[in-house]
Order: sequence, then structure tokens, then C-alpha cells
Amino acid sequence: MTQAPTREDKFSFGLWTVGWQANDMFGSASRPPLDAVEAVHRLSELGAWGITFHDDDLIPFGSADDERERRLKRFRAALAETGMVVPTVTTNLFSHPIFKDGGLTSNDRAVRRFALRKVMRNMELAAELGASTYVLWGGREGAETDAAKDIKAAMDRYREGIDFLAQYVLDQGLGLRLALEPKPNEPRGDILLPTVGHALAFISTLQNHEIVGVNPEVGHEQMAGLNVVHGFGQALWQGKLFHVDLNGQRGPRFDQDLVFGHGDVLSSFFLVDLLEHGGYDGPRHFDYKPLRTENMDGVWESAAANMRSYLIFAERSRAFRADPEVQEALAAALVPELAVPTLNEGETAADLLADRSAFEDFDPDKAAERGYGFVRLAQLALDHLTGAR
Ligand code: ASC
Ligand code: MN
Ligand code: MN
Ligand code: MN
Repeated sequence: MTQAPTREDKFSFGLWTVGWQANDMFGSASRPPLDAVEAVHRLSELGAWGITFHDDDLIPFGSADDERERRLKRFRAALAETGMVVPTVTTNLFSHPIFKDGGLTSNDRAVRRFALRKVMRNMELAAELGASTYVLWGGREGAETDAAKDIKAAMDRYREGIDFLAQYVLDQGLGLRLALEPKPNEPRGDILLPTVGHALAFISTLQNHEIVGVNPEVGHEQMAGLNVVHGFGQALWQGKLFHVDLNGQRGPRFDQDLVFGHGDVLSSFFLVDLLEHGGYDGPRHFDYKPLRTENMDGVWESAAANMRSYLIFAERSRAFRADPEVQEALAAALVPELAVPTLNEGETAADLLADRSAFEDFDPDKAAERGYGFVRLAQLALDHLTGAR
């Protein structure tokens, strides 16, 4: 029933996902380091299409130029051998202690200037490797105490930094679009641009807003208690869903980065339905962490599981939509009617005021008697999702 993943599915993985050695707050690494070249080969064999990375995933922070070149050469060769692409690249502005108060919004101006240079350098590499999206996750942009940060100044510096980087992309012809990734907290107590909504509002204030969008992560929205389908949906509606980070999360708690589908199953189903049928054509990128309990066999098992989950949901979503009973239930629930504009073409306020059926002759109590039948729809979705239909 469910097909094996192919390149056409556009599945991509962060090098830091399968490469995570599972060192957490309470314990040391439970797995050996993973060579980037092996990651490219193994992911390719599993049917993935792309690989993404933070600068430091590929080239350890502080590497000398010849070491950097040596690593890049091996990586490029692995890409050429496998046909794997690098659709997206991002910067690590969170691991080194220099970024403990942030990169683009650190109180220390010298740190902000260093952060800009780190991003610019890696953007050039991204363009050279053929990437079209540059993700910026500001994990350290934030604070633990409100005494520490002048929020208006921080937003000024955030805007200055993003606008400057976007201008650099335009001036250098790097062909990248920037995608900001929201997260409410962790590692900082509170992170700036905590949700998709905050990020979209921020982007609207940018000079270079045309080439800046969002990269929402399933679990990050859920950490904030938000509806992922609504968040991704609004970003898509605004033409700002430049990229996605798919994974799993169980409600508001620490960032679990579970395999996609291993968190909120229903929400994952409706998210895939949105991506597959809502006009998103970017990478299906997984940003997850293989459980610390797993050895390397389990790592590859978990990588395959992400893609399998996605393909299952995609297939179930097609079955849901094709079911005549679902179509009838959708019509009965007036779902298609929401696509009809509320006003007639060219209708003015005077016209609406003159329409007695809209108000004077409208019987709200009578109209309120209608049931929408949403429960029936929800159950049909669950039936399809579970294979009961
Ligand atoms: C990213 C990104 C995240 C973080 C996290 C680092 O680039 O999308 O969610 O870094 O994966 O562990
Ligand atoms: Mn996460
Ligand atoms: Mn992410
Ligand atoms: Mn992550």
C-alpha cells in the first residue's frame, strides 16, 4: 500500500538529526560520531533526496582553512556519487559559548558582528552547493530574565541583522530565500520570535520582506500549545511557508524532536493533507532526534520511519478526499461554502444594508438550529487514518 520513498517525494534530513550523538542535559553521548559522507550515503539509500546542515555540523567550529577544504571536498564527492542535493543550509549560532546571550541580538555588539560574519560565510557556501533556502533558528536570541534585555532594542537589532543578511544575498546574487524558524523557549528561557505569528508580524516590518519567510517546526508550535495546521496554513496563505521542519511532540514540554507521526498523529495527518493539497512544493524536511535509547541501527530505522509516516499520511489523505461519503459530509458541513466570498461581486455597504434577508428578515434563532456535522467529519478522518475505512 505505502510506497517506498523516492527522490520525487523531496525528503530531506538535517545532518544534525541522524548525526545526533544523544548527549542530553543529564547524560553523555550514547552513540559514536557519524561521518557526513556516511550520512549522505545512508540517507540516499533510504530514498531521501536532500541533506541539510549547520556550518559546524560539517566543519567543526574553528577549523583551519585546509581542514575546511578537506571536509568540503569529501562532502561534495558524496553528493556527486549519490545525487543527493543540499536544498537548505543554516548556521549554528547557539553551541559555542560566545553565543550564550544570542547571535544577532546579543547585548555584546562584537558578538553580533561576529555572528553576521559567520552567517555570511556560510551563505556563500550554501549558494555554492546549490541551496535555495537559508534557515535562521535563533535558539539563543532571548533571555531568562526580563531585566537582561531591552526587547525593543533587541527587535531593532534582529531586524537590522536579518535585513542586512537579506541585502547581502541580493547584492551577491546568492539566490537564497531566508526562512526564520520560531521556537518559544529552550535553550533560552524565552526566545524572541516565539511562534509563527510573531515571525510573520516581524517579517512584515523588514525592508527585504519579499525574500524572508518562515520555517515552522511541528514540535515548536506545539510547545507553545498552538495548532500546527493553523500556523503552517496561515504561513502558506501569506506566501511565507518557505520551508518546513517535520517532527513529533507531545504537548507543551521540552523539545522532544520525535519522529514525524510519533507525536500528535491526527495533527500530523492534517498537516500532510495541507502540504500535499495546499500548494506547498518545498522540501519535506525532517528535524528530529533519534531516541537516545537507539544504536546506529535504530538511527537508520528512525530516519526511514519519518518518511514512512509522511507517505502513510499522504496516502490516507488521498483516500479521505476520494471517499464519496467524505465529500458528501464536507458538503453537508458547508466546508466548500467558506470559499465563497461573503459579499457579492462589487457589493457596497449600501447594497448590504439594502439586503433585508441579511438582517431584518434573517432569523438568527432559526439559523442557529443547524448542526454542522463536524464530528462526523472528524470520525471519517480518524477512520481513514487508522485504516478502518
Ligand atoms: C536548527 C533547527 C532547529 C535547531 C535544532 C538544533 O537549525 O531547525 O530546530 O537547529 O535542531 O538542535
Ligand atoms: Mn525541535
Ligand atoms: Mn528545527
Ligand atoms: Mn530541532
